[in-house]
Amino acid sequence: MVTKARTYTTHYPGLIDSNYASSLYVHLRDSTQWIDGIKSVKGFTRKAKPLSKGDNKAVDYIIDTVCINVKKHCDGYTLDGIYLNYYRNGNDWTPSHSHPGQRQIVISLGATRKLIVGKKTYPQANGYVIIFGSSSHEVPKELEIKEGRISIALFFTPTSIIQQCETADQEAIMAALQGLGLTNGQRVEFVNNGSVYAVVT
Ligand SMILES: O=C(O)CCC(=O)C(=O)O
Repeated sequence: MVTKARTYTTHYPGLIDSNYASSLYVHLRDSTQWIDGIKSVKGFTRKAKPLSKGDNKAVDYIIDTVCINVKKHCDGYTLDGIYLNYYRNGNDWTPSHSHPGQRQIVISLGATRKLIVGKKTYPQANGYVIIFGSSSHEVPKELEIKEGRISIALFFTPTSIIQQCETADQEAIMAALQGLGLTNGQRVEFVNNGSVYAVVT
């Protein structure tokens, strides 16, 4: 049996110690060489900084810590993008957009801002973490907010199907799935010891 799996939005309030999150916020705010983030048709949105793993020790550390805590969301996925968003106050924002085919983990530092994912609004406070798939999402302006917020957005894609095969049974299932049109980049997770179910994402 083959079923399609999807990334369900999962919210982890207070996953990171708030004192640690506050000091990381100040550190990143003051030490990052911010550039202007992606512009919208309405103009400037927010400050930003694209990073790769290895560029910033503090960011690497928080990514590893979060991935240990939400291991099931990271296993089988490859981190292939890190994007820091810096909202200096409630006038900075992120317009609605989506990242098809990716799983996103967003770590929030500093002021609480609303993050709208699909039709639901999540308050993203200092130290909160959220995971979602390719749903549209946005951070609306909140003009009354005077403090800053940094989000660390992590973009994951499913690890190559080849790396998922560990036994002859699994390889046989993979061959059958490839015959049905499965391609590299799709993720297959074997359940029940590889003999009964394969979950394809
Ligand atoms: O700041 C956030 O919570 C969301 C950031 C975001 O949408 C993105 O980087 O794709």
